[in-house]
Amino acid sequence: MNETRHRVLDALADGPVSGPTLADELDISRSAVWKHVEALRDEGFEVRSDDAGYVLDSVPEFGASAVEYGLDAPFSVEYHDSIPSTNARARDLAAEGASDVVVLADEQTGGRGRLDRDWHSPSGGVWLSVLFRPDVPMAHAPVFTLASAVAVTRAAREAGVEASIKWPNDVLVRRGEEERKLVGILTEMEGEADRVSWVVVGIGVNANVDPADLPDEANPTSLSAERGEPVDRRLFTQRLLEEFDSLRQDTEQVVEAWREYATTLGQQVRVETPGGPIEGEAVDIQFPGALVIETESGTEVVSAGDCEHLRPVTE
Ligand code: BT5
Repeated sequence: MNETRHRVLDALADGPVSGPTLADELDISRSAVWKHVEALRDEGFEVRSDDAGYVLDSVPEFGASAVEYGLDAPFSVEYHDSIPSTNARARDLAAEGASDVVVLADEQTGGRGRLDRDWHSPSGGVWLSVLFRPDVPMAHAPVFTLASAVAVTRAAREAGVEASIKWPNDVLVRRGEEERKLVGILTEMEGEADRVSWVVVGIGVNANVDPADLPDEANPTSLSAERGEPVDRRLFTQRLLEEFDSLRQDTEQVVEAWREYATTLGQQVRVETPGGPIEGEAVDIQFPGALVIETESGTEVVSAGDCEHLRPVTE
């Protein structure tokens, strides 16, 4: 959303305000005011005109301006009703030199997981990618995956869903022994060893989605299924982005926050690594994101791999 449209929206929110007053305040023509108001109406903002002037009656449920409106983080939002993959789009924007952009979609038709797996993204989800350019070495980039897991966990908990984090990149809801996948995260990046050029953090949240429409084998769940009613996707997305923005600027606090929400620590795990499987008890996480595992033959520090929580052996 451009700067003037932001200011029109802010003025309407404090309204009623007349067209001529707005034109004076923003130093634009009356017809420019009218065009901005029409554009906001096209995006779903309900703007009433009465004797006292324009009044903002309601904000749309989702969309670029809806998420930017009242957002306390310096991201601009590009919204798509449907797109193949927000990560692919964010990578294109990275190649064009953009930064601090969030690509957001209601539906993805070619969503991707890790290792080229499919990510099902029906309408009603929060499918988004954050493109930014942190000033850190490449080796530190995994901390942003942890940061996004913490951010989405906090936003989910505020929405009343007891989410927790499974190393390295899943956010899930536990019910007894059962774990249901709520969120997937896919981080991509480019740069030289000593400096990251860009990072794209792709976050897929099953928000207002029926788990029956998602692949069974993943044991999926959604915010709406856990809550028993739909979540306000606009507020949820804003909280997620605000948390992520504060964590990315203070990566020291990320590992500590991650420990607080982790379900992996203290569990028996099996991690598939390029060098073969590693089994043992997950005892800690280390900056920027490695898992520390006590195995029968000693301590292993694993930086990447698919992780399975093993059921404790009962005698
Ligand atoms: C992930 O991969 O969990 C990362 C998913 C990242 C998706 C976001 S959405 C926005 C952005 N744009 C993209 O194109 N991607 C990112 P992985 O750990 O590999 O898990 C993939 C597996 O999860 C699949 O093989 C399925 O079994 C399962 N799965 C697929 N869709 C799911 C869903 N909506 N909910 C739960 N599980 C799902």
